[in-house]
Amino acid sequence: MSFKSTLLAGAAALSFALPAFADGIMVQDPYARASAATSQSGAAFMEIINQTDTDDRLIDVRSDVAERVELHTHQEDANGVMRMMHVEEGFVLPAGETHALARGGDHVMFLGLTRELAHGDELELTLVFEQAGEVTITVPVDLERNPLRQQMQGHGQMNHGNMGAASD
Ligand SMILES: [Cu+2]
Repeated sequence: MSFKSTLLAGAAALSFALPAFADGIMVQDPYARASAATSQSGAAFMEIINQTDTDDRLIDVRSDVAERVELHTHQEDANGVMRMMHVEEGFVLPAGETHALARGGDHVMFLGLTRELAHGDELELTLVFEQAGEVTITVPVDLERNPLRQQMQGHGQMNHGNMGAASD
């Protein structure tokens, strides 16, 4: 971990996020946000690339930034209303594929924030994979990210996240 920390210390907080590796799993472009400074909840988004030959699964997430950290997704209910729900079985990560955690879709949910998520802050997030084990990443808080940009880029490119676009 000290290797990663040293590299992160040399990078401007939001200019780019270094990919994190765990036995062939790569996490790219993570960021976290809350909808307002007073929010009791927040979320984190990223791209998870399974570079191994084996299917894997993200089964748990941990952070001290919230009382509960859960894997969530959005699903349309019977009335056509999008609702968030806890995905207890986690997210399948097929071999060789990229799984995006993105606004309006799968995400890491922070329930009961233990501190305010201020723009430019960083938080530690531990991802628990069924095969690859645990990896702890540093996630910048980015309150200015335009949700559409992540969907439009689509190819796992590094996102510089500093264009000052309006949030949703
Ligand atoms: Cu959620």
